[in-house]
Amino acid sequence: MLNNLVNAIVEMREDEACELVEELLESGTDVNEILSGCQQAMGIVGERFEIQEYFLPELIMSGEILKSITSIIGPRLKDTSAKSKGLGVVLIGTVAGDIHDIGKDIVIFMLEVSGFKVYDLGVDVAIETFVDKVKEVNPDIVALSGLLTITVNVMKETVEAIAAAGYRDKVKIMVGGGAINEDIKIYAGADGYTESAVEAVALVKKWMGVA
Ligand code: B12
Repeated sequence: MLNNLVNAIVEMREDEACELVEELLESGTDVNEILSGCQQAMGIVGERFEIQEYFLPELIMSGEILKSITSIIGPRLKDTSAKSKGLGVVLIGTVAGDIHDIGKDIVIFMLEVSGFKVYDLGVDVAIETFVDKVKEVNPDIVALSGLLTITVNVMKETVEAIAAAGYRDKVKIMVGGGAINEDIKIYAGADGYTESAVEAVALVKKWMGVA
């Protein structure tokens, strides 16, 4: 059924994709498996976009489908999340110049479900906005999301601005999103990188000593 979901997303069959997600949830499939199927499907959409088999409308449509899917999954996860709260504070946003937010939003709901307080700055977040919010909410962790290659330098500058404001040793900084890897983490001067939302939660828990 998971393969059918991947195909339904890739072929832009939104209703079918949403029905399959409902069925997978009903049959007890792990949410993480469903999300990793979604990520796989979006990877295929991206590849088709690169070889010009798909164009901007398909990118937009696939984004809409993923939003619909996460709106089905999110509330169900949140229903079961009441037990743990206040494990730490995470400040997150998609860095300046980038408006991709599907992956970021998945990271957010996975963190919230796991008991973390999350401040979401949204997309295309200016460097100074990150710095101002760090000063305001004093987070344990700053999480920077980016899917465009050009965001790599913005991430580095954001980390540098947080350091220049005197907060570098007060927060852990994690980076992630399609354009990011371990080398970029080092280049940007961040403390951590993960490939998925599930791993992001595991890393945050490790940093907060609640693993
Ligand atoms: C949907 C989509 C869009 C939608 C976004 C809708 C939305 N609300 O987000 C729209 C249509 C708006 C869009 C626009 C563009 N896009 Co686009 N888009 C995609 C696509 C197909 C899927 C992205 C996605 O949602 N993936 C699924 C999620 C679940 O995965 P994810 O984001 O990677 O997130 C997971 C992990 O990375 C991780 N994670 C995410 N954030 C964080 C943060 C932290 C801290 C951590 C630890 C982990 C973490 O957890 C998530 C869940 O596991 C990708 C292809 C791809 N392979 O990803 C292209 C892609 C990212 N887009 C691309 C491009 C080129 C563009 C445009 C420039 C197109 C254009 N000509 O206008 C614009 C850019 C606009 C801008 N300024 O940002 C390129 C980027 C190439 C590059 N390397 O720079 C890609 C890779 C497509 C391609 N192969 O060419 N896009």
